[in-house]
This record gives sequence, C-alpha cells and structure tokens, in this order.
Amino acid sequence: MSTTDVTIDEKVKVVITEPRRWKVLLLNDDSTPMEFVIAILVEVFKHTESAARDIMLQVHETGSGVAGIYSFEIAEAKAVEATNQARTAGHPLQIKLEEE
Ligand code: TYC
Repeated sequence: MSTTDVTIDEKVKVVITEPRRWKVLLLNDDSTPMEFVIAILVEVFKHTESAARDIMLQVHETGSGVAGIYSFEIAEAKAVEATNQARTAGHPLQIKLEEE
C-alpha cells in the first residue's frame, strides 16, 4: 500500500460588512398627547423619562425625531408595537423607518 500527501493551497476571501441600521422616526401630529408619546418612548424604546421628554419635544417642535436606531427586524417590531399601542388608545401617531 502507498500513500500520497496532497497540499491544498487555497485562499479564502472573507468580506465583512457592517449590518444595515434603521432609524425609527416619530412624526408630529396635532392630537397625540405629549404624555402618551413620552410613555411610548419609555416603554417601547427604553428611554429615561428625561430623554423621552427631550425627544418628544424635538418631534413637537421640528416635525420629527429619532426614537432609536436598530437592525431592521428590531426597528420594525418596535414601530409595530408603538403604532398598535397608539391605535388602541385612539391616537394617530405616525412612525417611519429610514435607513441610517
Ligand atoms: N404635537 C403633539 C401635541 O401637541 C405632541 C406630539 C409629539 C405628537 C410627538 C406626536 O410624535 C409626536 N399634543
């Protein structure tokens, strides 16, 4: 019986790209109560009360603001959760996803 040694000279190219990130934007409207928006920012987006108030005021004063930045799946889940809570409470709060 004979044996043969084989050497494999192979290079593997690994390309790593950063995962895409998505901004969850809150849009201003005339009737969603300020305290409701703050509660959503605390409960769904895990902000402190003080940060939530600042984001809510930014939306109220400029028309939009970033609630958080996440992978697409997490951004979508949080947007759906916040929208469901708003509709259940009868508020027109609008939420958009935008790639970072
Ligand atoms: N503009 C609303 C009001 O005066 C408050 C508000 C803030 C609504 C942020 C939506 O995403 C929003 N009651």
